[in-house]
This record gives sequence, structure tokens and C-alpha cells, in this order.
Amino acid sequence: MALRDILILPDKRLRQVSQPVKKVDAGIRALVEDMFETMYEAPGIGLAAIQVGTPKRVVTMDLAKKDEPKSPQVFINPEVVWTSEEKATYEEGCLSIPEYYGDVERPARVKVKYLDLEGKSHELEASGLLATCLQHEIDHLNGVLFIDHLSKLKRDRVLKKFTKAAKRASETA
Ligand code: K1U
Ligand code: ZN
Repeated sequence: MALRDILILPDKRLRQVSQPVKKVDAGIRALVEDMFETMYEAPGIGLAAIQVGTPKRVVTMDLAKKDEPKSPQVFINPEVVWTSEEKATYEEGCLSIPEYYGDVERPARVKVKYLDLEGKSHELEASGLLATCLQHEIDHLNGVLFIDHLSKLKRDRVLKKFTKAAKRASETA
């Protein structure tokens, strides 16, 4: 197991479209282990493989509360196959955009098809935080960030702030 660096805005790799997993093999299982270690350490409730620089359609998640036992979930090649008309707004964060939060409106309920670590296919109907987090992570697999759902004014402000910070960091490195 290894801790991986999390890519930070404006890293261009976050805009890549990730590739489907052809076979759930030992390489994918090792990637998933690294992703859980990285996600728990951050800490975060979800992580897409591209956030650690691997453009594969793999997502890890754990929505257990602090006082609850761990509840790790893995979604390989997740695909939204149905969305509700009803919408829900949630204040989202992103490990690739640290310490910035914004209200995002998305479908309140979704059905998602995915593979598990044995390569077995499942379909899940999600609501609440699970629906929000699944949509946020599937967006990552398509190169979309939650700030893309905000107004252009808010998005440009965040982008400018993180671009300046990256420039300062590269000058002092
Ligand atoms: O994909 C990511 O960047 C992870 C992100 C997931 C997410 C959070 C909120 C709404 C949608 C998707 C995070 O985990 S941000 C950190 C966070 O929300 C959190 C961290 C520790 C405890 C509780 C929440
Ligand atoms: Zn994110």
C-alpha cells in the first residue's frame, strides 16, 4: 500500500477523461488499496483514480460517520443509468480544490451501474449524500469538477486563486 499525492487545481490531468477498466486484476486491486489509504489520510469521503494521477474509471468511497465502523465502497466503471427529475442541493468540497466549498444542485436520486472488485456487475439506486458523492466522482472520471456547476464568476475566482498559488509554489520550489 502507498500514499499517493492528490492532484490539485489547475493540474490539467484533472480534465482528462478516464479510460474504462478492461479487467479487474491485481493492478486494479493495488490501485484501490492506494486510493483508500490516500482517501482516509486526506481525509475524504470519496476519491476518483484520476485525482491520484491514474486515468482509470475507478472510484473509492466511505460515507460512514466518525463514530461508525469503516464502510469502504468501490465502484469500477460506474455509469449513471437513470436520474430523478427532483433535484437536491448539497454543499460540496473536493480534495483537488482544498478548503473551497460550494452549493451544487444535482438530481436527488440516481441509478448507477458498476463493477465490484470481483468484476461482478451491480445496479444501485442512491439518494442523499451517496447520490451526490457518486455524481461528483463520476464527474471526475469525465474530467468535470464541481466548480463547473457553479456560476462563471465563482469558477473563475477559484481558478485564479489556485493558479496564483501554483505559480507561487513553483517559484519557491
Ligand atoms: O472527490 C473528492 O474530491 C472527494 C470529496 C467528495 C465529496 C464531498 C462532498 C460532496 C461531494 C463529494 C471529499 O471527500 S471532500 C472532503 C469531505 O467532504 C469530508 C472530509 C472529511 C469528513 C467529512 C467530509
Ligand atoms: Zn472531487
